[in-house]
Amino acid sequence: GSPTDPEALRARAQTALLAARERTALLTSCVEDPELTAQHSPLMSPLVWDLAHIGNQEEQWLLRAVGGREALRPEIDSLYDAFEHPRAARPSLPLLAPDEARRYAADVRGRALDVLESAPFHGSRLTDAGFAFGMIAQHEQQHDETMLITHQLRAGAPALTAPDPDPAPPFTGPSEVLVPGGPFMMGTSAEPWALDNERPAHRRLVEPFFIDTTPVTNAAYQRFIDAGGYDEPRWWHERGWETVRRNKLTAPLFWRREAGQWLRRRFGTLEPVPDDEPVLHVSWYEADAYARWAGRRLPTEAEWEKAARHDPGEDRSTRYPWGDADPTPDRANLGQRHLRPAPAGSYPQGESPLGVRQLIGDVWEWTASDFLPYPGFVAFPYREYSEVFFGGDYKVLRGGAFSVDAVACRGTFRNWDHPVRRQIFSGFRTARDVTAAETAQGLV
Ligand code: AVJ
Ligand code: FE
Repeated sequence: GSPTDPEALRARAQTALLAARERTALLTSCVEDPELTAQHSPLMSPLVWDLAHIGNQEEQWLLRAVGGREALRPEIDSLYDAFEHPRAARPSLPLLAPDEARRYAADVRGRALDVLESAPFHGSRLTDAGFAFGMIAQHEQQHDETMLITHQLRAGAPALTAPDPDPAPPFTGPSEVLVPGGPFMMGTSAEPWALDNERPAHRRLVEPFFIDTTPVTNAAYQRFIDAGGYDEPRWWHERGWETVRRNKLTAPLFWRREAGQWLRRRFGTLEPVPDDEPVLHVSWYEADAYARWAGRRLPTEAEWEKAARHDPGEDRSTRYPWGDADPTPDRANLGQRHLRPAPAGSYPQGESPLGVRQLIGDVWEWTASDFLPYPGFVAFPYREYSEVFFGGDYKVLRGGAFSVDAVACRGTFRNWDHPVRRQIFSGFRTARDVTAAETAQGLV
């Protein structure tokens, strides 16, 4: 059936919930229980908080809101309310112990699958089962990504393994691509599981611009470091320069220099920084400084989405760069299948009609844009998902990373974080305006 056919959507929801739980189980069983209750970084919750929070959100939305069921454990709601307790304070809360949290999440899941079987499953209204089950599968996968960040920050022996992406021949295509100017449809009103901030679809005018064909690589970023990028205030946003000075930053997070070589710690293993991989664990300030040093800039969110979704041949916006079909392993590096980005230039099958690569998967890409609502935005199903963040100190990231599942990644998907953050799986690509000379020569 079509992606909005009720029975097809019901089946998709079940598959997505099961896949999310498999990942959650792995991330919370590959270390001993004491590591689940420990705080590995003040930026993160203890893993056992994420586990019970996943169950609690599922209980609130699928059992109570959709299923009309009584609360199973109303007394724990406030413990797992992300707005009541900052992450740094969560380890000292009277949280469910690992075994209790597992039982609670499993109990909720059993009941949610009963609701899934019997609920009327029409996808039209955003508070209906047709949306809520997709939202909860995405929510769990988002926390699986959060837990992967905690694993990356954790000290000690490796707990997770995954095969590496296939090696790729050095990318020899053009370094940048011209995206013609003109209007395109940004956002979506059709995608059944698109979250509130991705809606509604609306026309957006974008001037012609050039965008990097691939994300910026470690080798390119090292040239910025070698050129003294971290010593030169002129490349940095004022608050970015402040954090460079205060924290004595000299490189992306998890990098260290030993015997003249850059090494990085990745999920408990120290390894040489690979030249051809997209740079990872940079803040918005670092991405912005690199772009300025390179004589370029970050793309706006609208530019990024036009590069990722606009099909100039058909003059319409597609779901993904390659068209409307769901992601597959030959198109994008998603879903923690690998625990690192693939080399820049990988996934030719995933390229956009204009030839831009790796827009989906590998690394989240910082954009120049603040997180703001689209015209016609309506908050659902709760204001705290997006609305309370609009206008705050947040920059938008696009495209997803190896760390996030396809269910929580689309051409329209919007992520956001504070511009100083770099524990997230963040990289970037750069863009530039068309020059007057190029316009005069009729190149665009
Ligand atoms: C969209 C990744 C910014 O983790 O804060 C999880 C996702 N919202 N639970 C976050 C989310 C509620 C959100 N981000
Ligand atoms: Fe959450």
